[in-house]
Amino acid sequence: MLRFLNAGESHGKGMTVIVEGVPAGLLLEKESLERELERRRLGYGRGTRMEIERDRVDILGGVRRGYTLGSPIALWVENLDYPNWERLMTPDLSTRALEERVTMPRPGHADLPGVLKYSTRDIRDILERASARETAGRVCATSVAKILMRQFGMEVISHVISVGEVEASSSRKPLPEDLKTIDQDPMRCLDMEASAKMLNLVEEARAAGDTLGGKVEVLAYGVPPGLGSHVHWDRRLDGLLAQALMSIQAVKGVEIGEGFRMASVRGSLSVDLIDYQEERGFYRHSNLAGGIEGGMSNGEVIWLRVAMKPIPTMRKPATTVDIDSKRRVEALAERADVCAVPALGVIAEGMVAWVLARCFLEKFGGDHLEEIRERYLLYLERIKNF
Ligand code: EPS
Repeated sequence: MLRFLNAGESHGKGMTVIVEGVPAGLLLEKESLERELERRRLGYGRGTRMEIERDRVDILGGVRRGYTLGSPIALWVENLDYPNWERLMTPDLSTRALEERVTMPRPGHADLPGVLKYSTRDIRDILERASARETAGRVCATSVAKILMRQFGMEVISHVISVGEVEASSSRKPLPEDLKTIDQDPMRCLDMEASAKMLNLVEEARAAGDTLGGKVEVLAYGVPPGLGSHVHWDRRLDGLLAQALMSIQAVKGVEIGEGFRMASVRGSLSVDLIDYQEERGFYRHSNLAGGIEGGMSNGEVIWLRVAMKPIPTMRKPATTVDIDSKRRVEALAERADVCAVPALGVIAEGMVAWVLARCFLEKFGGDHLEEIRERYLLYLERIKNF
């Protein structure tokens, strides 16, 4: 089974990632992982931390002379900011000065539930791992899935569709060839006019010491019918995707296809009518279901939307209660991003690719890439002659 683990604190030494279940024979170069990490760091609205980090990847295991061996892949990304935090973050035993503790929990973060659950009186014990720095590790792991899926003609892309109250026009869904244009835009938005407005909004929020959320749309092209399954709740593709996307820091909503709009229309207007043509096979008149029916991919483009709340760390902080004195105080105002919605798109692409790769390997899995390719081609042939 394809799985990954990652470890590391935001201001610790770095991120360790182990990816297991990747077949042998896949070309995996650190540069291709670094390209994805670079995409994650871009986007207007990030804080000054992004000027410090370079996110270089060391492949420590599982790859030999460019190709995967089928053994666990071990990856390492160093935090260049660590020397500035070493005294606070060292793993070595040291005394913790009382005044060095963080005691003002930020509402909206893991701070308060975390200290209660893990019995610590220093919020830093919680916030360091809750931080979205962890997504650097995730993007490493999920990039491996992207590279694998590309071998079978699948491509996952994303774009920003709203920031704060500014919405991009929804005139067309981007194609894989639009990704370059999207990535060149500072907001990763296809609608240039909306992008300029989003940029201004970020500036306004920054000046006011405030933050912004927004939405991204993720599209997966080239996905065959039959990934996921209707037979059991924890094998349904829509459920797996929603869980993976909801696990991204600050994400509060996931919509598959026209999920929310469909709740208010009649059944007759909510189905994607089935048709057939000799040369095309089965196809649909629309794709309201987002390419998933009965917990399985149906061969149409998979598309979904992900909503991120504004980052709760604000330069103009919210009020809170000190966990020691129980007095009302201002919450911790650590350095943070004003808006991370462009980065969310890159992380969400990765999570979608990861889930698809897992379901793909579950159906067609083998120990070597070519073994999987044989199985996949047989399946495609069978569907064509159905
Ligand atoms: C984050 C806060 C900021 C972000 C960070 C996530 O970091 P810092 O506290 O060091 O300024 O820049 O994101 C990353 C470091 C990253 O690589 O994405 C948070 O609290 O979630």
